[in-house]
Amino acid sequence: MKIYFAGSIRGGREDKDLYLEIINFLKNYGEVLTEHVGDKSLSSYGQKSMTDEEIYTKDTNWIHEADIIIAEVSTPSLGVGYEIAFAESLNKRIVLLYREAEGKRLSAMLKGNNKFEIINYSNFEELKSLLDLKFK
Ligand code: 6IA
Repeated sequence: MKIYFAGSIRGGREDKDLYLEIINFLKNYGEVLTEHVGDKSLSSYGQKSMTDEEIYTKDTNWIHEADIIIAEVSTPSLGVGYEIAFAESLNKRIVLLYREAEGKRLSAMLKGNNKFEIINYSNFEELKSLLDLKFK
């Protein structure tokens, strides 16, 4: 299974450590195409050696190639939202991971789309068991 993992970059890197843990855990189920999303040295400026056009082309090609898109959507990100809609237009399976927090709600544009499989969780331990239930 080829997994496209999406997580915020320029939207904010507050959850980057969590992304890395999720990516490492997802390797139990298949090949993760997008390991850079968990790169701790990658700041919200979000650019190392690639131009934005190169990033866009590479990522949209990977979404074409992926069997499943798994997006961590707790930190709102325009790029992640775009990737989800792009993947939906290609009829990909889409799983969204949302960490519940007081005073925050997931966008209705995601929550209201019944094609998306949404996993609500409160910590990484819980997320691991919910992912196991889904994929094992
Ligand atoms: O709007 P955002 O930057 O938060 O969008 C985040 C999403 O866009 C992620 O799920 C990524 O798949 C994609 N994305 C954004 N910036 C990059 C990027 N920057 N590289 C690859 N995908 C990106 C440079 C990374 C560097 C290691 C070469």
